Amino acid sequence: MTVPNPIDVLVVGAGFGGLYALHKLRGQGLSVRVVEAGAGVGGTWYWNRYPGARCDVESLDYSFSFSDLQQKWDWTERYATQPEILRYLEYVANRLDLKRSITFDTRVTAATWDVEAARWRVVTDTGEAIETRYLILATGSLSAAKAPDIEGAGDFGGLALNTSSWPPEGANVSGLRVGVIGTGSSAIQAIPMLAKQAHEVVVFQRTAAFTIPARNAPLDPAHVQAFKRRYDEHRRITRETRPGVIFRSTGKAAAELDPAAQRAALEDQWTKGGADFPNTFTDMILNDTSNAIGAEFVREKIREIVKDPTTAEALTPRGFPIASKRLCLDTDYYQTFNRPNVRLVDLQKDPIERITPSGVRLRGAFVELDALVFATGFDAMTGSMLRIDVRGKGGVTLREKWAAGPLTYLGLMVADFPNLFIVAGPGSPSVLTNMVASIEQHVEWIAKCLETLRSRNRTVIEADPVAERDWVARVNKLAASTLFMKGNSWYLGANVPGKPRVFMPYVGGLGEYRKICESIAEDDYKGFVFA
Ligand code: NA7
Repeated sequence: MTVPNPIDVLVVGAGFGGLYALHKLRGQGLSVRVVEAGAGVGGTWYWNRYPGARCDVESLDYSFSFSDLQQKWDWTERYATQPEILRYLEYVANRLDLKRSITFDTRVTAATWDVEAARWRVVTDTGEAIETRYLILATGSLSAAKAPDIEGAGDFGGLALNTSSWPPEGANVSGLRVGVIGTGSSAIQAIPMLAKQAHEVVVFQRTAAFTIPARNAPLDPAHVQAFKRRYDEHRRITRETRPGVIFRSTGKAAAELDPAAQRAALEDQWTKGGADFPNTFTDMILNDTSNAIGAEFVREKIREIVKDPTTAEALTPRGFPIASKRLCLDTDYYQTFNRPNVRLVDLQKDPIERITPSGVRLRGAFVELDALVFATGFDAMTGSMLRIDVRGKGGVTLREKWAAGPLTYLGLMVADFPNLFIVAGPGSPSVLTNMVASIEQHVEWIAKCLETLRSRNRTVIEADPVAERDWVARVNKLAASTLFMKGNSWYLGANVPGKPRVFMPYVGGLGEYRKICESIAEDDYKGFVFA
């Protein structure tokens, strides 16, 4: 393959965002290249191969809506497993002939804006220099693993594993004593699977999480065929919704329902399973009382399921609103603690002092282990971008610019960083929505923007600092009106020591956000400067 250098567009990352950007922009006649750190496509879904890894958005929604892909591909489960999503993205890449434009096993390490040439000068860890007119960071929201901030984390002498970089060939934990640090979504999915294989699983929990049964099940092929007949209509509706999916809700605030009706609605959500639980009442993430009703319902379920009262109590989340930290979906998580080979260590009572070559030393005990799984999360939303040395106008680095929290206009561009686009980054609805729906909206907006530049004979676009300031203020103001501010979540950067506490996603929802982006484009790209 001959690749021109300079190129029109360099995309960083070959997950959902990067693949669609490549397809869409190549279709517009631009020379596009993708650089990807993994050895294959998939992004988040390439790396997160831990047992039990599964999407928490239903497969029929968590998939591309463009082209005829949705008619050709057959999902087999309500919530797709990581291997199935990876097979799907492989299929997409092959069908759209994308791989010829992707350089794998290569990490972008630096990108510097050259004002004279009006181009980005990009450097990779293989020593390659690429000049590109436009740079698109499709680096993912949950792709930069957080370094485990525990003393001796690197000292463990047994089988050390991280959920976010699980060995592709798998890890055999049969007969092993396995420790798991963390009880976020990754751990909650992995623990029931590990418990079936391991001799013993010891779960080290710092904060109990709220989790709802996924009620995953095989998809009935007849249902899928019927769904496909009205797929376009379904997509049209979901694009206008807040979360980018059609959700179950009573459509009422909790106070509009009597206690029996509230209970029946929550019971219905629990029985049907899935991520709609916080939508049961329209005000569950806005009103403390409404939220407390939902939270107490889950606490009761934990007490019902978990047989040992001390373990049940330790597993009961308290001190933050339900869904203020990302709600988890599980398959038999609480039930797993009834197994004789699983036990919970409550780090609130007995904190970790350090990790040693043979296990975990707590303040009051030592836990000997053969394998240790770190499920300690990500430097979410900004980490993957800040690991690249991005330098804009006047040499200002993105790290400096975002020292007090990420600043973007619409989550799409950053003032002083011309021709740099972000896919589903901070300031956009992204992680609060069906990511694929958000990604499609972003890529399509960027594609139209580049088309407009070309039609106007312009080559440079930049966010205006005032528009950026106003957008950030709007994002913050909206978030401040919700209960999201009350949880120490990765949405707020609260999980990474030293990270500024700023609520990063736009809470207004995908439908509203789409309208805003479209009206700005129609209003002659108000808040953007063309050069
Ligand atoms: P999360 O949700 O950030 O969970 C990380 C977990 O690791 C969480 O329980 C943390 O406890 C725990 N943790 C982190 N650092 C430590 C230390 N030092 N000691 C003990 N425990 C620790 O990451 P996931 O990978 O599970 O999920 C990320 C997203 O992926 C998820 O939200 C879905 O969107 C998919 P803490 O709560 O900080 O006390």
